Amino acid sequence: MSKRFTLTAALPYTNGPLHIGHLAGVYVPADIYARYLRIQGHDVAFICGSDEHGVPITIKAKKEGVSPQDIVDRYHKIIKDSFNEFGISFDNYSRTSATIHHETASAFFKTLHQKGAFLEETTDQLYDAEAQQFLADRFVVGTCPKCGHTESYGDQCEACGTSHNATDLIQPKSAISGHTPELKSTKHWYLPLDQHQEFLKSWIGDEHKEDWKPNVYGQCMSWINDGLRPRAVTRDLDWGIPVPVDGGEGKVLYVWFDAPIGYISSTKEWAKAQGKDWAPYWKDKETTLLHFIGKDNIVFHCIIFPAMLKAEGSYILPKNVPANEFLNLEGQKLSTSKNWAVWLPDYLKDFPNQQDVLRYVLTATAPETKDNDFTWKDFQARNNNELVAIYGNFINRVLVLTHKYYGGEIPEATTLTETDKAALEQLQGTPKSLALSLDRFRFREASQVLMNLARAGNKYLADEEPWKVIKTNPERVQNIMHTALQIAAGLSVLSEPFLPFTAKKLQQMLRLNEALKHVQNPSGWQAISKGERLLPSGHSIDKPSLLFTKIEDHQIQAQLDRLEASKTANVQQTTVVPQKPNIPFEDFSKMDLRIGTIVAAEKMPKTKKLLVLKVDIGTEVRTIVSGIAENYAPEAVVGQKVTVLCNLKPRALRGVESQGMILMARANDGQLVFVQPDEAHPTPSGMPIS
Ligand code: B3M
Ligand code: ZN
Repeated sequence: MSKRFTLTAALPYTNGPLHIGHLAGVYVPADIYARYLRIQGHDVAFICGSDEHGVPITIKAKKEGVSPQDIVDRYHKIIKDSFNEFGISFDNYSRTSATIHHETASAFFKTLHQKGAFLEETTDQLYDAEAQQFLADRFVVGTCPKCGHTESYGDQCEACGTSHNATDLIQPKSAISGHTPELKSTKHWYLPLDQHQEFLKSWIGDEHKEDWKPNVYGQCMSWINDGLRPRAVTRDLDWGIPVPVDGGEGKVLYVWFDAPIGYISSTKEWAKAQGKDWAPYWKDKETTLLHFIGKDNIVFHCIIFPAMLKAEGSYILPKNVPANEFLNLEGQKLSTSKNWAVWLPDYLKDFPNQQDVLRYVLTATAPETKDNDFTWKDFQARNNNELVAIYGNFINRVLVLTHKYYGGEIPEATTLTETDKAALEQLQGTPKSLALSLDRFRFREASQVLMNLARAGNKYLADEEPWKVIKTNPERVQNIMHTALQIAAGLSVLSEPFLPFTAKKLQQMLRLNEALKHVQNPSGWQAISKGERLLPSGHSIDKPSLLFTKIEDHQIQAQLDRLEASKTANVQQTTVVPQKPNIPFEDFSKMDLRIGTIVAAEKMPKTKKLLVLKVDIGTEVRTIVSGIAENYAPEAVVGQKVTVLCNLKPRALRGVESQGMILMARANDGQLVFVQPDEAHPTPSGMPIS
């Protein structure tokens, strides 16, 4: 029976492109689920959009000297394109700067306000006097009161996941100026979560103990048992949705108040375009509402948003919130600021048309029950050993042989052996096995059920050896090929949620649409589970082309090299040492710094690092021993202009007296480089630096 589903996927912040962690944690599983439901004929609204408010966006805009609108316009497009390119099949992708969202969120706030669902309180909040700004959320960093992490944000600690108020932080510091904030009084609207505590406790604790994932259930219960407190849902900021009630001037809705309402506005936008009514998708008790998110969003989707929906009164609550853990990359936490990530636009440049490979690998290694690691070697192995060697190889052999023996026509099955029947039974049982995994949000397991069908097909062919049997028993080969072709067609249908591009290509090669006109059941998926054959005898298929290609070592090495370069750049960044204490000018003027020219260089025997340089400092040629041999060959430095500290007390290095020091800096790529005068303005040796 067809049922109605509203699926939401976390609205990504529009302050950067998407990376593999986003895909693995939220969007690929959500998309698999949406496609899986649609294939079975359910009524699905798969909803998402850009989250365009919030402090990180304003911080980024400030840093770049542009407006927040510029930032969100830029990334909304980039993110939306990535979703399209990776086949994430949203029914609607909206944005929270859209008018329909501003209207919906404002109306929602007003309704709660009228119902008396908020507390209004004037309290002391953190204020940066220099920036003349109240500090909340990511504008303030301090020690987490719960776990002691020293870089917790004002609204949430990334180390322990706790969500708190900015004033809870120990030793808070402004992220704008670095100063310790002062307290200043201001009025805000609070959602009294404490008043919803009992309801949440029974709704989650009793109703969802069994069906929610243990990680989600456990986190929720621990917050509830710790005791919930009122949370401010407004902010003193100028970027966001204006607070639509008296006294709200100059204030906006907290981003986490408006963003989940974005799911509703995006549904409205979609329904309007389709000429449908949006309300049943959010208000009909028969609708199943599911939120796909990452684990850092659990509190907002399981506690705060449900409390808002409940307080409003006319909405349904989520049936499940299948949150994932985090994906790491080569053993380290993904990090935007450290550029430790695989960005989707970069991936597509390096692996064009290989979206399904990434989708498959991220599903097969999804961080479902614990954090998991993505490695490029594993990516290569799963592509080469599974997609190419099993799935691709099976399909290619079946299709090539069908053309070779039967000119591309499906042969008739005359007498099927027990082996043939067993192979067809495995195919028939696969939709049920997939459903068993997918209905419990076990996408990893489901991806292996699918691969096992390809594996079985590949083994069947290898065992039956039609290429040998053809010489002695052509009738037997007809039966083998007929069976193998049904498995190939089954794969083309059952792969669709996981590998949509491959499935489509394979379905076209098999001319499946044509073939499905002959099946009795409403869809290929159902026909398979009823044991119907998808490809009738006599049906013609197209010429095959390869579904997957091998990924070479050098491609993987290039990715590892790029990550290594980020690492080096990060080491440099993090070794930026704090400024030393001030010195009087006299101390500086004690140093005799001059421009010099290297006139000769040779390696110090038996050392790796040292070069013995002859440096012309205008008045004389000095011998200087410098630790740059790993960065420069002797012949490369001769003729270079350098900065020399001439009056450093001479000292002997490996028996050679060094009469000064050359100034060096470390570049982003880790190279030591000379501090040199501007080439455009030649400077003579001996010129003092002051
Ligand atoms: N933008 C947080 C995130 O990207 C947030 C999700 C909103 S869902 C309503 O992690
Ligand atoms: Zn913490």
